[in-house]
Amino acid sequence: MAKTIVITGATSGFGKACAEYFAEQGWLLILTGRRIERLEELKKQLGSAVRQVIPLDVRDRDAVFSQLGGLKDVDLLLNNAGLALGLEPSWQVSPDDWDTMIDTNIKGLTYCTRALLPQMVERDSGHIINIGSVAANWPYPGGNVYGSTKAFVQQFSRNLRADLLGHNVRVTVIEPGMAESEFSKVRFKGDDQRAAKVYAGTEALTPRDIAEIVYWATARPKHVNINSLEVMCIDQSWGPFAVHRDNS
Ligand code: NDP
Ligand code: 8X3
Repeated sequence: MAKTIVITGATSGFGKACAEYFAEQGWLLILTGRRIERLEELKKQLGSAVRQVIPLDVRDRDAVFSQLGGLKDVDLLLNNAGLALGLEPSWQVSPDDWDTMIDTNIKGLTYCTRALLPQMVERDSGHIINIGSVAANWPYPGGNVYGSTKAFVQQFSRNLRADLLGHNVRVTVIEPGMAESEFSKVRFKGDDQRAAKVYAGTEALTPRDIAEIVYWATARPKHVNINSLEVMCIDQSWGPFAVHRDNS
């Protein structure tokens, strides 16, 4: 029997690439996101692989529980919906942007997990894959709340595993570095030129790269749990410690 994946944020980037890749592998898809027209386009594109499209804002707790809570036979929840807003230092950033990142990347992810986990525990089978970020592990200027939300995702993933010991439900966090999607366009609020500069002259990760990794993690034998996997493109690495030298 074909397996079913629920993807949050299927309308773009990693989520869309996962929809396409999992369809190629014979999975059934339940696709969610706020942009209904894009969900409908995907439904047309992927045909019978699409079990359902569900217009959904993951920040809306009641909607998440009513729309996802009743789903049955979900083998994999891909908690992918998320965003970064801005790169300003923490004393200049908009508190509204912080709220949006916390509400989406943290609270939305917990709602989706809580809504779908009971049917996995009941069936004693399932997998939750959370999309974290290298920003969870490595601080950078302007990463303030975004990186912290992804640190939450990492620790939440580990704590889920602790809760789930004794159940055949796997939990994985995948932590990508720079990948070209709509991520930077969203971060810079529609400034395409600034977004393009992030990837200029590099061969960044692609959404397809991430889709292949997500699939690989879930295609391991069911006794193998990939706890976490950090991935960067070859053109990205770490910098030296920053030292301020004009402090006299
Ligand atoms: P995109 O901007 O291309 O895609 C983001 C997706 O999230 C969209 O489908 C969007 O759908 C959805 N989304 C955003 N807010 C909400 C919401 N409130 N409710 C439901 N869906 C929402 O970016 P990526 O594909 O790159 O990002 C996917 C994930 O990967 C994010 O969690 C991001 O933090 C993470 N990530 C990205 C990296 C990168 O460099 N690109 C690196 C590391 C991690 P819609 O607007 O239709 O609701
Ligand atoms: C996205 C990667 O480096 O912009 O999570 O934070 S980064």
